[in-house]
Amino acid sequence: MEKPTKRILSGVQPSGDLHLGNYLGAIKNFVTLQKEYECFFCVVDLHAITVWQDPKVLVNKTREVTAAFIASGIDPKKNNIFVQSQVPQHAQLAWIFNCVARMGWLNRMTQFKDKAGKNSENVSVGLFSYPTLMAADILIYLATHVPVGDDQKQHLELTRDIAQKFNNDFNTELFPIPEPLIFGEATRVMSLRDGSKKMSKSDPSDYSRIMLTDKAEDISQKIKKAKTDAEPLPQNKESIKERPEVENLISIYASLQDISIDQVISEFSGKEFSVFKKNLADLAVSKLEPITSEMNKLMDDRSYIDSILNKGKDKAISVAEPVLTKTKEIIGFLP
Ligand code: AQP
Repeated sequence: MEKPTKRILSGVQPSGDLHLGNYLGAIKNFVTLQKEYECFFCVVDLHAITVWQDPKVLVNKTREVTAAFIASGIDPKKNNIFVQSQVPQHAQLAWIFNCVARMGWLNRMTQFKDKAGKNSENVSVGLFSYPTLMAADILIYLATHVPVGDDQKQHLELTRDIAQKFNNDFNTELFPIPEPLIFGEATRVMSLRDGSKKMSKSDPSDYSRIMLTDKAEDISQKIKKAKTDAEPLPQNKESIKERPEVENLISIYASLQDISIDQVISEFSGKEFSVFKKNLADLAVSKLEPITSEMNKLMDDRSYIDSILNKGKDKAISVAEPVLTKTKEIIGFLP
């Protein structure tokens, strides 16, 4: 079997409205990486159902994430865009990895602890075993690199542990040990209401996040209301460490404008937040509005989106099936 050297897999859940964190932490980087890598971009609906999803909303959000990929600049002719549940090999390999991963490894996952909170007896088993499915998503394509936001770093380390253990247990070199690609000035975009919490689809407050479906006036309003403090903008990078909300807004500006945090500080240091927020709102609107309007156009053409996903599914299966067959042979399953 041919072993790729520069193959990417990454996924986005259709579990709500995509936000600026998904865009700056993941999708914007996908657009850059498509020039250099063979890419598999997946709408991970099996992950989405680890918490309750309304079926009618889920099917719509699955197409909407696809539209967001394309509207952000991912070329559907060059890259493979597909839906996770349409490629059954993911779930089959995930079961095998459930038998490779150790309970102790999964017990250490902070995302599960955050999401389950005090309700851990009542959340789904899928939420707990989510990282083994993520490992399968990546390794079924023998992907070598995985672009993600900083919040997924721990899950990716677990993927590496699973690949390593499988290879050791069965004395094989089938699975690569994939490298994370976490880059840009906004690898962890925080809530606009609380700088200690990441921006997230499931935050109950709409004012905590900017969504790719937001209108220009909503974006401006949310930035205007974003939490800051009474001081003006800082003089240097060191002094923002104690001011998480300020650091967050500066990082967002830097990432949207493709400049460094130092450059943003030198442009705005000493200025009032009202001035900075006005500039940030204008910048966010100018970058996001074209994406939103393209997404809306694409969402009106369902058959185009479905044709992209069908093509992506066929290609994904053609790569995933031989890897699954080889895995089964290594384990000792009958063909
Ligand atoms: N706040 C963030 N900052 C930077 N990157 C982020 N990502 C998510 N939130 C941020 C990155 O976006 C990609 C897709 O994420 P996902 O949709 O698969 O799941 P998630 O990380 O669980 O996203 P949410 O929005 O926070 O959903 P909920 O509220 O359901 O938990 C990933 O690469 C992720 O790192």
